[in-house]
Amino acid sequence: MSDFQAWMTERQGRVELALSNALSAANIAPMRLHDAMRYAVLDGGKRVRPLLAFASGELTGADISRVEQAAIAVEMIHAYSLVHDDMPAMDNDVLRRGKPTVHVEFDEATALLVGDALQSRAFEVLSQPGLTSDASTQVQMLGILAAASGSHGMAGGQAIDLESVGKTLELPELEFMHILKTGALIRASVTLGALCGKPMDEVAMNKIDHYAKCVGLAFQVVDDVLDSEASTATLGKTAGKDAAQNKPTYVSLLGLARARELAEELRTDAHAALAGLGSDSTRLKQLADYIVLRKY
Ligand code: GRG
Repeated sequence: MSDFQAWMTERQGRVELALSNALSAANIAPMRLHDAMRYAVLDGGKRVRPLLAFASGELTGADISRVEQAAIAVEMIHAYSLVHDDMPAMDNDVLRRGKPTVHVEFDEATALLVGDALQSRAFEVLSQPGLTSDASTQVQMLGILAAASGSHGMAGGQAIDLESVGKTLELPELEFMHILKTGALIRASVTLGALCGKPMDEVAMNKIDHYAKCVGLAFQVVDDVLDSEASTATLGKTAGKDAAQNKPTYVSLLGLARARELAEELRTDAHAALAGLGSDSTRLKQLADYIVLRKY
């Protein structure tokens, strides 16, 4: 196992445990809701956003137990978005992370509440005392996660996505949608991880923010490529949905070969953004590689 693989496995294990501890046990009332929340969050997913938070926390010498809390807050928001996205009113999917989606395994009302409650729990976790050395940074972090999740972030991107089915989007419009839908939360993950440590100067902060923008977009381009060429079994979610739903994607707009090239260009840009940050940025660099070269 490579050093990076070992790092990733260790951090993913931490995230799993921290999420399990942060979520109410399934035998605590209301039991069906708590059971469904655990089902939605635990034992699945690559944990890319938490990994990004851990990696940027290394740049500011952040205490790992603090980053862990910021990381699980972001992961709870991400998990809620997947639960709602899979519901019949949105993407209407039956498979997620290799398991039946929450509304299929439980029911639609429960799935709605799972998303609502995960969102609230995320902010509760992020607001716990002692997460950062000074309260104003913590308030800043709460604002960052709120903005990334809202109508100018993930939820806004989802709204544009829903409006765009069956339409022809130009590349800039597609990019705008993804910057909001997936990019905002990925960017927030990187910023929140860094804010758990020592203050960073503005130049360095801008560098990691530029890195995060490149990685966020690369993540989506690769997601489109995988949707068009990987199998449902490999992805753990229904493959080929974009084409089936006539959704504009990087593959439909650019073709497979150019989409692959674009992901590579964004990986190079992400690496370049880290120039001058020293060896503490190694994990961020490796994560850019992982995100672009992943197979699921
Ligand atoms: C419902 C408000 C609301 C938002 C939903 C993120 C999102 C917005 C929907 C997800 C739909 C989707 C498949 C988007 C493409 C990129 C993406 C976020 C894929 C899933 O993220 P991964 O690959 O999933 O990080 P895992 O399971 O590994 O965590």
